[in-house]
Amino acid sequence: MSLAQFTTAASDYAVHVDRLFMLLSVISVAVVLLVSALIIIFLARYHKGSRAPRGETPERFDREVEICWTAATFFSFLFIFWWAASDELTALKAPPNALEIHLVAKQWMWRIQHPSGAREIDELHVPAHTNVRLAMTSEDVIHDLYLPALRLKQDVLPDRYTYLWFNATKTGIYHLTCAEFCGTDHSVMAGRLVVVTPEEYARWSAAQPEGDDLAHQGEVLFHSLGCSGCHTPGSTVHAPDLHGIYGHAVQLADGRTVSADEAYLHDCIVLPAKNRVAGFPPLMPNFTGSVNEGQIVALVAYIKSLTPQMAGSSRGETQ
Ligand code: HEC
Ligand SMILES: [Cu+2]
Repeated sequence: MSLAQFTTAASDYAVHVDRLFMLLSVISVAVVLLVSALIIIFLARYHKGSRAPRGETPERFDREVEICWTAATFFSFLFIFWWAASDELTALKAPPNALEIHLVAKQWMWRIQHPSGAREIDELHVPAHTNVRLAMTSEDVIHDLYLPALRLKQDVLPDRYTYLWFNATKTGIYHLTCAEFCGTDHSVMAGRLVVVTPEEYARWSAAQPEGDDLAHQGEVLFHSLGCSGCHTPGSTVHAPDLHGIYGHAVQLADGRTVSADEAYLHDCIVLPAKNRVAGFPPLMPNFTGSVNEGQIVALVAYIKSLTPQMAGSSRGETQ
């Protein structure tokens, strides 16, 4: 990995991280210089046999110096904490309406699914000057997505989603790599982050062969896996209507109320026993082994696309 990867800052967040890093480096260097200088000065001045004054230090002077340096370090640390924490906090929550790209890690590759349905492996195309949110999961062990040019690193874990968001400002090709030792070929689990202009991104994703968008791929799976057999209004099995469920509260049979986010929908498919919905027979089958993470991403995208309005119209049709 070339040094340029660590020096190019391809987003505003990266610039902020660099500033903080510079501040900490400057402070550390200043402290090292100060301490070394004092050691040398005192060595010269107070070595054995020198004629330096060796009486008691005045008590008042002692106390004042003590209070001053304690207060100064305390407030400097508070300031650094505030600065670092405010940068971290903005990095935590993606702005609404960010372009959501799914990433599935697997020994030893990165599989990427775009909302347009475009897919790629070990290569992540993103539009510049656009808020991009990565929703990530792993099919096997713990991986860690590292995007040095964006100063971002996030663990990618099996059985749960983790997220990252960024707004790349510089087009170019950057490193994308795994930063968690994940087995034999960990060292080659690397790829490229390709930041292009929004127009180029649109052109690129339209040119991908997998024409169907993610939600539509999910719809096809929803039928082929038999989900629709139960989850259609009017089916013989009493199963919840999935229209409008995304983002809403769900009452569970064990008394908990949970928010139907991506992680919840994911778990409904592969860990149904964890979330039995109140008021329904516990008939949701476990699809572990028959769907992979990429298919779950598509199914969840489809469920997310089912708006409550559509529920009204589809009920109208069946009546
Ligand atoms: C045999 C019928 C059946 C099939 C097939 C089925 N489900 Fe279900 N599903 C249910 C039932 C019944 C529930 C509610 C009770 C429970 O949680 O077990 C449910 C619950 C759910 C929930 C939670 C709904 C809520 O209101 O919180 C989701 C999401 C879901 N299913 C998605 C799917 C998907 C995706 C598939 C296909 C991969 C699928 N189901 C296949 C019967 C089914
Ligand atoms: Cu890995």
